[in-house]
Amino acid sequence: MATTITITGAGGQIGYALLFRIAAGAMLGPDEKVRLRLLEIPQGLKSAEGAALELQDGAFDLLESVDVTDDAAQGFDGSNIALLVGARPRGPGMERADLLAANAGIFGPQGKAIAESASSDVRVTVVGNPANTNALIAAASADGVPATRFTALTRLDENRARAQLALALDAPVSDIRQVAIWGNHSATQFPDITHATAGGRPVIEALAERVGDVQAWQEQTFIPRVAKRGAEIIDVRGSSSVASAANAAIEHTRDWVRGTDDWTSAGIVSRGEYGVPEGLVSSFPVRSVDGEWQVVEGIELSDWARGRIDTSIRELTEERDAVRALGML
Ligand code: NAX
Repeated sequence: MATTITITGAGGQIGYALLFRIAAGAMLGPDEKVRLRLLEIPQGLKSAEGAALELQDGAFDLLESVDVTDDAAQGFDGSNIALLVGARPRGPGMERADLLAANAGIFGPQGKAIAESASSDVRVTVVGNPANTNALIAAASADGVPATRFTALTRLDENRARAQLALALDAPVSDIRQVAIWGNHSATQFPDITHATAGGRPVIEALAERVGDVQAWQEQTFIPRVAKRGAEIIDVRGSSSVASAANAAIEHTRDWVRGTDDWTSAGIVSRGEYGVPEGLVSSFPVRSVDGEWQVVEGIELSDWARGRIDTSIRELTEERDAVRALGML
């Protein structure tokens, strides 16, 4: 048996960075065959077809088939894993409401198509921005599919946070554990290091020796750096994050399927945990157990942390309300 993986926006940048790693086994391991479905809009078909030709030329042992289509029913047919990457970017002069509406027009129908044609075990990860609200719309449109099957990618934010801590502490990134991303995949997100460890030692304690006032460092250096890293990459590279985003999507899916021992972060549909209104797609510290994301329970939040999380949740609530006001939810 092979796993069927649908990638929307497969003709785009992140799609190109995803396809070859998935075909090489980076997501599901060296023993799992994969069937790739590349779903595009008509303008993106040529690029996806080109990628499909190159996938052939890769002669990957694990790659059973590649199909390119602009038909959602076909694209999601039998899909076990769906990476929703294609989205409408913000154009010049576009208001936030226009952006939300344009994306609701994509993720609503895709959610519906997933409900109608994907496999009953489908797992969906939304990468395309605004990722959290797009995931909420897709979940709400997918009648009969449990909301737990819809997630938004915040693993890139977690990876960025871990990398910044590793740099600040001059420690290997593999030593940095239990960093949590809360809230929206946006500038309001809260990268939380309260319970993070570096080589088993509390990060806060280790940081105090290096940066002095850890609270000030978090507020003035660390949080803005992580939350605005996407803009920094655009500034330096001249184009948005691609390979790091693809890597995060692969790690998120791998952990969802295979499980984790430790914490990680994912945008999932809230069941009211930590006061996040039920139904919003928010990032939480999570573990993956038996193929399901579970919110890490019992984390103590300071007033400062609570305030940060509330700000991001307010933004998510506003995004949801704006989509509702447009009659698209
Ligand atoms: P590209 O513009 O290179 O590719 C997007 C592709 O999606 C295009 O080929 C386009 O034809 C296709 N597309 C558009 N609408 C579609 C639809 N309805 N169905 C199928 N395909 C469709 O963008 P890329 O750099 O690949 O980024 C993709 C998305 O990821 C963007 O929304 C971007 O903002 C988002 N990101 C999310 C990140 C995250 O951590 N959650 C980080 C990276 C990135 O910014």
